[in-house]
Amino acid sequence: MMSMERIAEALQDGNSVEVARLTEEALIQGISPAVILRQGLVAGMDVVGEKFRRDEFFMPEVLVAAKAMKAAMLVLRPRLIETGARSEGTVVIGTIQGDLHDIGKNLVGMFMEGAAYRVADLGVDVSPERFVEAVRTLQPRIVCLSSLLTTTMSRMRDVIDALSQAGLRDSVKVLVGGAPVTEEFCRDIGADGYSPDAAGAVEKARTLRS
Ligand code: B1M
Repeated sequence: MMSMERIAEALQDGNSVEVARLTEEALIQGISPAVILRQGLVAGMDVVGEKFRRDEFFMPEVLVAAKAMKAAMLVLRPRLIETGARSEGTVVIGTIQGDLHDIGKNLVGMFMEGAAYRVADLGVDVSPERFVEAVRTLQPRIVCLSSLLTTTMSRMRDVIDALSQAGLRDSVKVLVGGAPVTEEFCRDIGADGYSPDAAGAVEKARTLRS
């Protein structure tokens, strides 16, 4: 059985072709997509983040690792997502303004799709106005906000305020997440729920009814 460390190491090397190949091989060996994701890909990305923090890695290394993660996620995606006609409703998701990180946000989107939600992904660097417009036109049950930067995480509050000003706050539940986000921060800004990870976001969505 393939060790997940091989995937984590190939990811740290930024070897997209190898990471995608190993991911495919692990799936063929019957290793669950969730294990590959958590113990291989996310674990590898955590090491990249740690090395970046210690100045052992610089931006180019982080970028190639992120590219390798995306290549693996293309392979995992069909296995994480169940197809089916049933829909739990629409989820609008995006990374808040000023923030370009999208790997975690994409994972949350995939898990939501896997749980039979229709996902409208607004991308990264999304302004409060764009969130408001999407809620107005798509009438989602849930909005998921992602933030990876402490410098811009307060923009989550701006989205919630903008929804209130547009008279839409009561029509939708707002879930927040991302590395610097906490339960306490969630309560402070008046969001409806927080999840530390993508699978938890689905659980949280199920417990909320708008
Ligand atoms: Co940046 N970066 N980065 N980065 N980056 C971090 C976040 C950082 C912690 C690295 C570090 O210093 N150790 C640090 C932030 C420090 C802080 O604010 N406290 C940082 C910094 C400083 C920066 C720049 C400012 C660097 C610079 O320019 N000097 C810059 C900012 C650019 C910008 O956004 N304006 C920058 C740029 C980049 C890259 C472009 C190079 C690249 C992003 C590529 C991309 O996303 N397409 C990048 C990367 C890859 C990282 C690290 C290494 C990895 C992030 C990641 O993808 N993790 C990261 C260090 C780290 O986190 N270990 C770092 C894997 C992903 C699966 O986890 O996104 O946390 P995560 O998502 C999780 C949960 O958080 C949660 O579920 C996911 C999985 O279960 N979750 C949600 C996420 N969103 C959710 C939404 C929900 C629920 C759960 O809604 C309900």
